[in-house]
Amino acid sequence: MSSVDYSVYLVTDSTMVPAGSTFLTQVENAINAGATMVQLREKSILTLDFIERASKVHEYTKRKGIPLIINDRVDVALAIDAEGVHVGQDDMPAKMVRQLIGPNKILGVTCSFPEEVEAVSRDNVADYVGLGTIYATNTKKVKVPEGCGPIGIRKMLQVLKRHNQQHLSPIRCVAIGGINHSNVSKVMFLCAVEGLAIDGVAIVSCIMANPDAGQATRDFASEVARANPWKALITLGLVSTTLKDQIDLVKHCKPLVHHITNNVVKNFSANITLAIGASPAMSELPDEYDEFASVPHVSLLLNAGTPTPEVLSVMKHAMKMYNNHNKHIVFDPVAAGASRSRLEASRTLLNCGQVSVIKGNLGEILAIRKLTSTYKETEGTDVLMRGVDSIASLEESQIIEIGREVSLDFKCIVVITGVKNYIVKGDKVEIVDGGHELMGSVTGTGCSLGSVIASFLGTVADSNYNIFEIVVCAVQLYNKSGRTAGQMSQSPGTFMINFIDQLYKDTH
Ligand code: 3NM
Repeated sequence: MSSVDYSVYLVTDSTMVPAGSTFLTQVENAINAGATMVQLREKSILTLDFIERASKVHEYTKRKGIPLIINDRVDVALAIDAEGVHVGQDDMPAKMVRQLIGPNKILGVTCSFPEEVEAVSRDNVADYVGLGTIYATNTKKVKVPEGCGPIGIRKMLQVLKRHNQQHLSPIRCVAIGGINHSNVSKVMFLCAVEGLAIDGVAIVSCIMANPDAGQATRDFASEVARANPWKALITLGLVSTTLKDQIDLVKHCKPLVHHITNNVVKNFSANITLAIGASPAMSELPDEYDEFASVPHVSLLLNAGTPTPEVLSVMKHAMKMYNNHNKHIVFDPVAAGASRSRLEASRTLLNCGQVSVIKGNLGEILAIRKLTSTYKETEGTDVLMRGVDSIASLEESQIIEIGREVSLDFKCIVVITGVKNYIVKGDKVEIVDGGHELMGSVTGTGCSLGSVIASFLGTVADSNYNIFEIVVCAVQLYNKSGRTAGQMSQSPGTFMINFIDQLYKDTH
């Protein structure tokens, strides 16, 4: 069964066929336009009608040489000699289905949690798993209405990866739930761990409810096949950079740095951004984000410092816009470990889009690490997070490994700030000396490093540049100016002024 193409997996629903079309027309058009497999899913239909419908759809799929899978009804699958059966967690157990359908048919199982993937892996009778719900959907009543996002899918992929490493025939996988033309490229890109990615996506409404199911399928298939532009954006380009280059570029491009940041640091962050020659905007007006994101030199800084439900939804919208325009996003998960709700806010944001940089202190990055697919509850990170002293006792190699894990899962650069700053992308690490102790006495001196990183990234107009080096330069500038300002200052107030002045002097 390894030759089965799971990439565009149409799951049918006869309740959403648009006026002017019929169920069979929708399905036939989708099959002819490039659906790579079909699951017939009928929840309230007479058996005879189900069999008639299945036989008809089977004619279409056989003509195209793609498999037809029957949802839940083993009897219908056997009656029409369909290529396979798909069952959910509340349906007939997979082992029983396998006994009934024999070894050669395709068997799929829906899984919503890693434990369910564990069970499928132990049973070892399924050919593929449907992983979901990834995003909210109106098509089915599901266990986790808001969806588990790519973060949840990656946790399940880790379980599957262990199975696939130990068995000759891998269990394949698709993501399902709320997937459509606008998010599928992101889903394909983000639902991957080292060594395993989803094989495709299962979709219902974006094809079945579309007045032109054929065109919708063609467009969808090309989105699935399209390389995600984010990959190019975060790939480290060959053009090397220096701090002097970056300072000149900021002066030349005057990038717009769109901050959605916390109430405490807005003024300070805007002043830091201005001091280095970039242009701050502190907008929480979603309607203008599409326009902002289309400016050639622009970046987005998301700072979760004083989160409210309203601001989170504004941030989600901003992420979509800046992702659509392939512009860099810097994410600062302020106090992500302070409460469960804060961590959930970070989960929501990181599930919704792609960020270029996650910047935080060690406590914050340790919290974000809980969202990675490789994190295990038993590792004792909670103990590490309890106090600054215990965090301080982490070895440098452990800090770097934590950065590496977060960076790999979120496909981004991780900046861990502190007495030393660690900039990590996969196996790449750079260590930059910290600033001055007076920085700890002025609010915003952590947050506005994000402004400087975002200012530098705002200059990047193409993917030739090595954005890792650009981020390193930003961290170097910030801390160097901080040290100089600190040496000239006796107290926090004067330090604050001296720091802004020093950043100005070091960049003009
Ligand atoms: N199963 P749409 S979600 C059939 O999570 C199905 O198990 C799901 O529909 C699961 O593509 C779902 O219209 C419906 O969002 C997906």
